[in-house]
Amino acid sequence: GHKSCVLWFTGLSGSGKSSLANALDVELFHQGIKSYVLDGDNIRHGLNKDLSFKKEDRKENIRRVGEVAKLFVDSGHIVSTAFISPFYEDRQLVRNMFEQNEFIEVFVDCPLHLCEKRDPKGLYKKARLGEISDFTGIDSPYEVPINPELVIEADKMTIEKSVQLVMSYLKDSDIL
Ligand code: GGZ
Repeated sequence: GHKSCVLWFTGLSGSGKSSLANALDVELFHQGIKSYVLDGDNIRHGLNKDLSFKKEDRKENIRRVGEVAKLFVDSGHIVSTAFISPFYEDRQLVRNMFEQNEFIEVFVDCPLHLCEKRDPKGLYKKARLGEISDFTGIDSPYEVPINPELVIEADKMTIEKSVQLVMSYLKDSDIL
């Protein structure tokens, strides 16, 4: 058996949070572990489609994601969340919803210039042109995690290697 927990991925847009969370999800599935991914695609387009990217709405986004993650943890899942979650205070709020060993903050660390170079959806370009506002890293802050359980240097390793690092962490902390 395994313990349930939340892997809280945080990082800039384009840092690779969702890709890593989804690759991890596949690995956990292969090992017969119940897992689920919450990300912008299934939350911001549904439950949270009333929310913008202003500071107060991001706070509410993160709070609701925390509550949903809690339901998955209660049902025995390993849940991975992939949201920028740029504010320290908001991440602390969700951390405090869980037991100490249930909340694993994973900082997906990728330099802004590389995220901006990747720009998979062309959003950085739009933000630079002023076509969208409150864009994280451009005209809205990203507060770097102070004491995350894990740091993934996304620009220095493959997704496979990153998945292995998270899996090792889960084994070392007796979750798997
Ligand atoms: C940041 C934005 C914005 C603004 C749209 N700022 O790369 P993506 O497209 O798929 O990921 C980004 C996603 C961020 O939503 P989150 O729910 O993760 O943000 S937060 O945790 O801060 O609430 C990006 C897209 O939404 N997007 N406008 N202004 N990202």
